[in-house]
Amino acid sequence: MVNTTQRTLFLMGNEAIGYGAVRAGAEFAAAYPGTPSTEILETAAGLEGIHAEWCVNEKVALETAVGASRAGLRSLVTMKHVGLNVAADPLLTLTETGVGAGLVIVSADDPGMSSSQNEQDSRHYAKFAKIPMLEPADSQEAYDFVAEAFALSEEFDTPVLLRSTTKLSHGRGQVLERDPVAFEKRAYEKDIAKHMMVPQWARLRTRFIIQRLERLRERAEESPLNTLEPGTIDFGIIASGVVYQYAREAFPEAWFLKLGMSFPLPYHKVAELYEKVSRVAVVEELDPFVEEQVRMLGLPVIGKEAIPADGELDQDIVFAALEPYLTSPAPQRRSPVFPPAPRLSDPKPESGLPVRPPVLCPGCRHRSVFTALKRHKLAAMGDIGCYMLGADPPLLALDSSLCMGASVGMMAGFNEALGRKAAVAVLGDSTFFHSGITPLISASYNQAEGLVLILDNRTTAMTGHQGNPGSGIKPDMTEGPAIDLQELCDGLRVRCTTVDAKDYPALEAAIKTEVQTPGLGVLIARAPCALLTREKSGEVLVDEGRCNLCGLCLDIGCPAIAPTANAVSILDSCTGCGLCIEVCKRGALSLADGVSGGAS
Ligand SMILES: Cc1ncc(C[n+]2csc(CCOP(=O)(O)OP(=O)(O)O)c2C)c(N)n1
Repeated sequence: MVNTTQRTLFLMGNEAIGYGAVRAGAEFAAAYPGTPSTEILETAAGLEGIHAEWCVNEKVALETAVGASRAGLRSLVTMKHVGLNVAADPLLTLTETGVGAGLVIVSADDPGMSSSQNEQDSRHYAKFAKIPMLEPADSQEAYDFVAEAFALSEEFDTPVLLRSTTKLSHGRGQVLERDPVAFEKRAYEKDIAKHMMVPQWARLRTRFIIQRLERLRERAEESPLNTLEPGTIDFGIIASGVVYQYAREAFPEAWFLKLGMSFPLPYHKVAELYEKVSRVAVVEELDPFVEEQVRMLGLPVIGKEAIPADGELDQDIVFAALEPYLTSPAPQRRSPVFPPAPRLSDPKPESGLPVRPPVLCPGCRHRSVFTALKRHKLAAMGDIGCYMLGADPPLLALDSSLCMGASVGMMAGFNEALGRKAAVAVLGDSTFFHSGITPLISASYNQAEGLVLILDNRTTAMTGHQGNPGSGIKPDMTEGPAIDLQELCDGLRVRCTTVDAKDYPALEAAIKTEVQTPGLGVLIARAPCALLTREKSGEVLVDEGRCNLCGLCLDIGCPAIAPTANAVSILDSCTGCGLCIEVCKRGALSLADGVSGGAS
């Protein structure tokens, strides 16, 4: 039955992607502008039902969308091709964690460099990240493929790349509006093994993505996006994206393998084309991406020796390039050699040694942050540094880590999706300088809700205590000018408080206040790394009569406390930081000089 409410629109490819995203149920879109991608977000911003925001760069846009996707919204991220380089760090780990609700990344390539500093082929990122690549060939496909991309993203738990090129992005074509897509909404679920990419979990997820790629290849074989179109001459062309149109117009009688899903390549569909014709050409803009894979199958192919490897193509260029081959002698027919599925490494044999997982050091003053965070039912978007250990038992106080600086954007996207301060960001001082400041600026600009906790231990501890702009310390250990984090945040006009992380009650109170205050806030929890100061504040004593082994002090995850038959015992590695004394409700712990816990 014809739906009379459906309109026929005349849209630029970029507009079609924006409309297609809304039709696909996307409710969140983030981008950094760049020709030829810019109009996608501008279009989305003018449509109902989707929140659209400019972020300060493509990395932040992707991370913010990851937060929104985890919180349950189908999310779109758009950028120009060079932006994908900026977003590569989160992308290459996002492929491991997978998504929440569907997440689609549009990269608009610029062959011929109408307005770009280089000509790069985004398809390599699909291969690099082992994720699917869709390439629409006109505005209608641009509109339709967005929904396909979201469906693939959710079915295979993967980000999906959708590649446009200048002609598609800026060319106009008819788009028949289609009914909105029905899909099942997903609620956020904390899953540390899936979302915290520390080595023990990341190793498992690497196996997942290798297996996922094999399943995606099977899907590419069956996908209606990849079609074998019969011709009437002994000449076949493999093409994807807008160049398919040029090749079709230049050689209307040829056989075509049209690739709407160009990665992973459907090897068997390629072989099927070779059964129909004796000469095959790959027409592709920029790199011999498909051509190399066809050659890997052992099949003769006409590729970049004929089709220019730089610049934009058109029907005249394609015709002139391939016309001589129509009558050239057909190469000897060969059978394809399909690559075997990759093998996965064998699990390491048990060594028989006790397992000693890494833990936050005894006396690490930032353990207090996790202890305090656990009291509030908040999702904690973590980052990369020692504090990742806050995700391990018994703390289990972090939800995720993606790449350096990702915590703040993820928090902003998560909170935007849920419409409240449901998540906080936790990152270190060095990571803040590396790439935490940009998402903070983005969050402030976009009026995000959230609390950013900077665990300022005055060093880059995880990599061996290097200096950073906060300490001013240079590699030769001389001191240069230091940037004060509080002043920096004040300069950004973001609400910011510095607390002494050693002062547990003050820290807890500051977190509580911030969580209850609307808007964006930063809390700098300052305390130098325990391994740098090596200070021992005193000896912690245990009153065995009061200790009932309730486990509250063990829950802070300090390796200097161990349970014994009757009471906890304090080991030599204790620095006397006193956090265990703070959390003990029975006053069973005290410092030798007389400080005791919360029994009073
Ligand atoms: C892009 C990138 N560069 C470098 C690293 C290596 N690296 C891991 S954590 C870290 C810095 C951690 O410093 P900070 O955030 O201050 O936390 P700390 O370890 O001091 O607690 C670095 C440089 C990385 N993981 N990613």
